[in-house]
Amino acid sequence: MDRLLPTEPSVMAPGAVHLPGWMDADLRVEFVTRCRAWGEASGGARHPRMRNGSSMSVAMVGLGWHWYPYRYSRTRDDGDGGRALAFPSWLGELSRRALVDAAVIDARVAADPEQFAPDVALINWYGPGATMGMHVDRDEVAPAPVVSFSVGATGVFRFGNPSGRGRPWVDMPLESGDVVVFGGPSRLAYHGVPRLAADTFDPAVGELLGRLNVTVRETGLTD
Ligand SMILES: O=C(O)CCC(=O)C(=O)O
Repeated sequence: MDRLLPTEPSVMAPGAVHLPGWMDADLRVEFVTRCRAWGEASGGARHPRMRNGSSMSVAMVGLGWHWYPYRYSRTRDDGDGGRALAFPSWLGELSRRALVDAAVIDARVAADPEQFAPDVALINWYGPGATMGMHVDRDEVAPAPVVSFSVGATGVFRFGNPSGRGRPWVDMPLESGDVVVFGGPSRLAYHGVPRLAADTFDPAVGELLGRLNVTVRETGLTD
C-alpha cells in the first residue's frame, strides 16, 4: 500500500508511540478474517450502551474478557450471556513484539516489555460515520501499556493527556497496518477517534468498508 502519511515511528506523547505500517499485508488480512470469525462466534458485535442510555457507534467484541461500560466480565452480560471467547496466545505474542519495538523508540512505554502478559483484546468495528469519544482506558488494574492495531479505513486518533479531555492533543491519522502503543506516563491519557478519513480503504484486505481496531491489554483481573 502506498502511504500518504508518516512512514517513520514517532513519539506522540511521553510513553505513546506510533509505529506506521507495522503490520504487513498478510497480517492485515489475517486480522480481518479472524475478526469476522470472532464476531460470528460471539453472536455478533454489540454497540455497548453507555450510562446516559445512548449506544456507542462503534461495535465491539471481546476476547478473554467481555467489556461493557465500565467493567470487564467473563460473560457477555449485556448480550446473550455467553462466555467471552478465549484470548489467543498468538495475539499476546504479537502484541509483545509490537511493545518491544515501541520501547526502542521510547523506553517510557513500559518498564519491562518482555513481561507484558495481556489477557484481553477489544475488537472495535467502525462502520461509516462511527466515532469514539475522548476517554481513558481505566478498567484495567494492571499498569501495563495498551497495544492497538488498526486495519482498513484511516482513523484520526486523537491522543491527549491524563489531565482532562482538552488540549494539548495530537491528531494522528492511523492507516491500515499502523500500531500504537501507549503506557507509562501516557497510560491514562485521554484519547478517542473523532472521525474516519473520507474515502480511505486498504485494497490488500478486500471489501472492508470501515475500520477495524484491536486493542490488546493486560487487565490484572482474576476470576
Ligand atoms: O480505535 C482506536 O484507534 C482507539 C480505540 C480506543 O480508544 C479504545 O478501544 O479504547
